[in-house]
Amino acid sequence: MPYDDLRAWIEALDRAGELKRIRTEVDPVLEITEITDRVSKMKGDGRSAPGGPALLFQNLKGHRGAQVLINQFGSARRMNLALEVDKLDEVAERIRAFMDVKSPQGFLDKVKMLPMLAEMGKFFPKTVSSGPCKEVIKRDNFSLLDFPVLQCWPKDAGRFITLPCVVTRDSKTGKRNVGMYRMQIFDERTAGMHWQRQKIGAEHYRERLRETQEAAASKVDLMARTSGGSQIPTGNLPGGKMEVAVAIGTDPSITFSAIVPAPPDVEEYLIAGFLRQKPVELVKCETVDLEVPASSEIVLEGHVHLDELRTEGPFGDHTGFYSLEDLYPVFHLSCITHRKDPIYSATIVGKPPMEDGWMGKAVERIFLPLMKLTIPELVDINLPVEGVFHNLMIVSIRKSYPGQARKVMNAIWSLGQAMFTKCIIVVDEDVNVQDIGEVTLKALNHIDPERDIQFTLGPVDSLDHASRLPDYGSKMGIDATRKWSSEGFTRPWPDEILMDEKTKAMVDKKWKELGIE
Ligand SMILES: Cc1cc2nc3c(=O)[nH]c(=O)nc-3n(C[C@H](O)[C@H](O)[C@H](O)COP(=O)(O)O)c2cc1C
Ligand SMILES: [Mn+2]
Repeated sequence: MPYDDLRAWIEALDRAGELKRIRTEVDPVLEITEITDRVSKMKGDGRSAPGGPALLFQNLKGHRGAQVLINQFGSARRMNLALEVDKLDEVAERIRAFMDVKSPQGFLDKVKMLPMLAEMGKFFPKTVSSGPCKEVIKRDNFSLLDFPVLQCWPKDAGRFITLPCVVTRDSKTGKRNVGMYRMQIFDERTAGMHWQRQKIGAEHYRERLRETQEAAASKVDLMARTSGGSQIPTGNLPGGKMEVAVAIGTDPSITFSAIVPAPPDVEEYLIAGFLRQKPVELVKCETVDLEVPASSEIVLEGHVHLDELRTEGPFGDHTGFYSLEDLYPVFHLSCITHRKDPIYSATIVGKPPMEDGWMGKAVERIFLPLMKLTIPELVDINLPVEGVFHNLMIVSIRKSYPGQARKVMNAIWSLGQAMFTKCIIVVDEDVNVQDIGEVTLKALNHIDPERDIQFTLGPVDSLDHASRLPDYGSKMGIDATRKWSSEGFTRPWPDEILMDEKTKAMVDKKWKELGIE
């Protein structure tokens, strides 16, 4: 049964022995990070898996009665629990089954498709008249400072909302988007809106800018000026606003859907519905024309002004380094609604492994079948957590024509958010990409670096601090597949050392007798 809300999820975590309630007083400033960081990095002792428990802090300095949930996704087991599967491959399998639909040949085939269509009907969100998130409605006398928002790291510019589901609407098509973009609290009623310029929230913002630019016939280059636009002047801009709603403390399928790098037109509420196999219930906001999950713990409603950018950051980021300050739009709060005694949910990012690493691994597993749609030769992929997702992707392929490894690199660099991948290593299908030792052995043995490395230029992650320019830089692909004569490699290729089966069986039989173990 899907979790109805964050509280049902917390109960499930508790039942599974995956939750620790903490009653000792802790400070949301730095202290929660230090505790959670240590828990994230727990190695497991053979009985327990790596990544310590989810934490529910119940005694917060300066916020009497408040509670903070953190590390809810912070282990392989919890990620499975969140998506209600034993293995993430089950989600991938469900996606594969949906994509496997062949056009029906006759009436009987059509009838057979009905259950699938009925199941699809369950995924679409449903708007309801009210919900728990409306228990308390504050149209005035509200403040962002009321919540126990964390300051994560010592050099952070302030307190940041780290697990917000940011809802926007494309003003042209009316389509909604939910993305997770951190928000720096500036004061009681304003916060930074850190949607990076390649993300959908930023595109919705640009769409509004295009409209107002047309209306005002302004000559300012607004397109360039979405976010992270440090060099762009902020004066002389037409006014106008864009509506934004932010849900904090949603059921895990919704929270997870907000980080999924889905195609722009696939709404996250639909993804959440697919994951939980039950529609997400939505309610209308009070002051903006947007819908939020009815069971959210906290909802922030407001606007981003089109003529305003403000310095955001620095922020201790998931790269293990601080992301530098830059200009981003500002969210102005117009209303807060929340449940009674809302549970504030948060995460911290920093040096891996951390909670987001497990979320990223889930994305990796779930997206493999989707990647195979455009890259059918793909066998497996691995994004090691230390590669912080955009720095390193190892892929194995079934190679059937010359130059295919380079074709695969280019395909990855043009595939949604995989475009940010700084280094791609392509190996043959006999290499287990999940085994870094095996990848190191085979990939490095198989390359002639000058011949096998491919450089290209293009968009890079906004968090890349080494690229020649913000958001723009080079990428590298390593073709570590076995080279063929049709690729100009004419030397003989050695066999891999493997013992024959007969000898292995013989030694198996004698093993005990040898007395070594
Ligand atoms: C904990 C966490 C924090 C994130 N913070 C940001 C952020 O501040 N800005 C951003 O652009 N992306 C951030 N992301 C990544 C986006 O959520 C992700 O790219 C998502 O797919 C964006 O959704 P969209 O494609 O609908 O824009 C974060 C991801 C996680 C897991
Ligand atoms: Mn999206």
